[in-house]
Amino acid sequence: MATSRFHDDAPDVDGLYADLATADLQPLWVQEGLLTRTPGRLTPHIWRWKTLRDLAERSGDLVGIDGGGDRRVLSLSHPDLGGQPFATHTLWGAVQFLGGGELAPAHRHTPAALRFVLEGSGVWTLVNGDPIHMAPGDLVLTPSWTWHEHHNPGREPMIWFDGLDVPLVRNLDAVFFEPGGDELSDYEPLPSSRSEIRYGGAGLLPVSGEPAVIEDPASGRSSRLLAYRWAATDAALSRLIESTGRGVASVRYADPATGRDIMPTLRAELHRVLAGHRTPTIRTAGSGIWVVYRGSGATVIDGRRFRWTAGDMLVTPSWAAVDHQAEDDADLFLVSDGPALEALGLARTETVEQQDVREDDAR
Ligand code: 1HN
Repeated sequence: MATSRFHDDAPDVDGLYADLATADLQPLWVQEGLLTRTPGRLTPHIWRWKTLRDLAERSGDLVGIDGGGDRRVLSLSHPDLGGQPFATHTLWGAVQFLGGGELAPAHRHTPAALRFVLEGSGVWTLVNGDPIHMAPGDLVLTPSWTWHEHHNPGREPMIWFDGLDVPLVRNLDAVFFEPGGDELSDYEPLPSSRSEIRYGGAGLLPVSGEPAVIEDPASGRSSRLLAYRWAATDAALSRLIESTGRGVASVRYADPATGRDIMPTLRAELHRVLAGHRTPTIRTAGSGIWVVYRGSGATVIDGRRFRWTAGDMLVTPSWAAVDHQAEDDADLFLVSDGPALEALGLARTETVEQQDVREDDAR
């Protein structure tokens, strides 16, 4: 006997739907777009350095850092995300402006943060009391639940990129926050942070009995090396390019003890593309924020070309086909949610055919 799969023209069906709604129940059979063939909830988006920098500077002139969160931070708010201050469904991206003589006081929270420095000099970040000097091109970590505060004792303002897992942690409803006390921290500007003294030895680790620099619930999950200096990143990329003779190279910032990603939720990479070269086209499950540190060129995302110069920031959505072309030698910093997807068994990646450019982003 033939069975019909759907028959909701029964006389009582309207009553059923009304009663389901009253009972806070929803049938799966009316859901659309729940199980998509592939991810696709976000479009690519770009923010221009000129705009970011101008508005960060104006905020520096007009707004103190003692507002909500005690930081002068402008978040990348993706227009697809309904006015939320988030760059993607999992990632927070922002520019932070700290003027000369300013101090962003101590606090800690479960979302993990990283800073990639874009402009300025002379800022010290204290991570669980360890003073870390910040300079352009440096990557500095504040793992989950570590105390952190930023000091700018000099005259020059500093602007850096903040990458956090705030949207992910919020969706897991696992946000905890604790403000620090009112007393100002004293610190000695040492030539190297304690973290770098212990763990920055390029493959050499303390033998035993060295107390951890980071004592927090995430200890052992996040890298104990808290600063990755631009000179080391630059040298690693140059060596790779020299030895392979290729025009592209990329490195992943790793925990020196385990080789794992810097945080349980965040991956950071630096991609170098020399003038005239184009990267392979790759799709990855999970989203990313790219920060152009140096150079100029374009990124093609699902057939749309976005041209960029230094300081521009762009979002690549989950499973979008992505490749980069450089006009001038270019360095691109990437933060992604890769480790979170890996931990959950959701990671996928594939290399695809080089894409045609269907559309040029007009701006
Ligand atoms: C935060 O604590 C900082 O400490 C920057 O510099 C950005 C965005 C959301 C929540 C906390 C910082 C942040 C943040």
